[in-house]
Amino acid sequence: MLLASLNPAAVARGAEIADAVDIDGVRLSRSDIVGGATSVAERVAGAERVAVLATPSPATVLAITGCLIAGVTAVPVPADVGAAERVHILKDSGARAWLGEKPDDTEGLPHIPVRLHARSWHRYPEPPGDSTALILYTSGTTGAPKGVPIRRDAIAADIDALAEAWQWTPEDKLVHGLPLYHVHGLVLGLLGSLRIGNRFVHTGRPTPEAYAVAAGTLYFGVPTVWSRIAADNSAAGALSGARLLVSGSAPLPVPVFERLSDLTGIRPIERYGATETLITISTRADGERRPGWVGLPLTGIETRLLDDDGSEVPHDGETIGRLEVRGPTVFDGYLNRPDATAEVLSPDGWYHTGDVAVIDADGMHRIVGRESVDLIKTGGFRVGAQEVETALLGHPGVREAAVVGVPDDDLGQRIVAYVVGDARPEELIDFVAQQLSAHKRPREVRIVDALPRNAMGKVLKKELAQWD
Ligand code: MLC
Ligand code: AMP
Repeated sequence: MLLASLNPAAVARGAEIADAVDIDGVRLSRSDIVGGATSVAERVAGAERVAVLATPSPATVLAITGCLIAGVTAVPVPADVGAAERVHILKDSGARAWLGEKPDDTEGLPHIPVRLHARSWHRYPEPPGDSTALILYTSGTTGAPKGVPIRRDAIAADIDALAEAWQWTPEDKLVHGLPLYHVHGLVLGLLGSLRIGNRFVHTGRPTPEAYAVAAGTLYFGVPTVWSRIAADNSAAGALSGARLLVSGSAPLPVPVFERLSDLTGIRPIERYGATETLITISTRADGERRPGWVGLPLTGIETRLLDDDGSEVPHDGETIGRLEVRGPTVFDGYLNRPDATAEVLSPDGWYHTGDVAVIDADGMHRIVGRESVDLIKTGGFRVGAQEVETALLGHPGVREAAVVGVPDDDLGQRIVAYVVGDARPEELIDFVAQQLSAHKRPREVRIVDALPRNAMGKVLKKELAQWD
């Protein structure tokens, strides 16, 4: 059973905990979740796909859990989604209804609210392992975000492999405040907890103060979260009783690793993954935690490093290659996008990550960077430069636009847009936030007379990223 801790027979026999999930100030016991989510399942059973506006709330927990019980694919939509992105996700995914929180605009689809106090004890058979649990939307270097169908058996394999690497057990209390529409917060944080059976606290936002008072044993964060905690002595000190502090979704800077270790007495665990593959590489609770390195492949995962000719490069800790991964957690292809799938997935199952890395003689992996400047990681969110450029070009005051990620102490990379036109920067930032998700908005817009281009007319992004 995917959500093993919610086995109705075991819960009825007394495998109950009063605070299985604590979210938005509401505590849900295991039987609240089984009864409430099964009631949701009864209302959506038979639907193929439903969209869930994934705010961090009890409604979202019951909506997604209900879909998983009924075998209905859930399409989590970013809580801060804008108009163009919402239309794209609904159209591309073929979602037939909204379940849970109501969006500003339902785009003509029916809305099914979640009734927090409704209960059902109907028993559903476990859906097949190869069926699609979730479709998560993620950005690429070009075009609109792509749907990544995530299989139930991939989720189960990933959580089990992480449980082994991190010695994650029902005795843990997991804390995070990350979004519930990406792998990190949703698949690992929420579904991981419901599979393993540990207590789960969602802090709403991932602030140092909220992490400090949550008294967890296991904390998840993106590097921006850890860097803010490392700058807050008292919050960091409050985490010193935890068992593991886990960082992922973007590179954890070595100074943040070291400062966090000094303040908490705990060397963080770093792990690496992607929406398409779930988490594939991690340092281990019982192994070496080396700053700047993301660890060893999880059980069942193979990795390889290729040079430009497709030959494997030596594992000497120095030779850089393109990282590919293979295993039971890797997806089968993008929704409706065989062309994009063929670019990243080989017929024998290797996923081309787009990251460049080195591997040392012990099998430790270090991510060195990305192949494309057009894929930006900001605060742990993956944002395609072209997606933001297209949004900007939809504004009447913009004639040309080029978007780059520039290094940022807080966000890792900060989105900066160079625009030729006559709009005000603030107006353009708000315009993007309203069209896409707010986290995709440029933090800065610089109005320029012309963009640097090569003889072919292509914008020189590497040069732009260095303009200051
Ligand atoms: C500010 N806001 C605006 C705005 N300016 N909204 C609209 N228009 C504007 N012009 C609002 C925001 O919506 C938000 O509202 C608030 O101001 C603060 O927003 P922010 O400035 O964007 O937040 P910030 O503090 O910068 O966020 C940092 C962060 C966030 C770390 C909290 O980046 C984050 O949650 N990152 C997690 C990303 C993640 O989970 N990635 C995992 C991908 S899976 P409000 O109301 O929201 O406060 C993956 C696989 C793997 O990568 O390996 O894990
Ligand atoms: P996403 O699809 O949002 O999951 O983004 C996946 C990408 O995040 C990967 O291809 C990497 O570029 C990046 N990433 C995730 N974890 C790490 C990490 N620990 N170190 C460096 N990059 C990471």
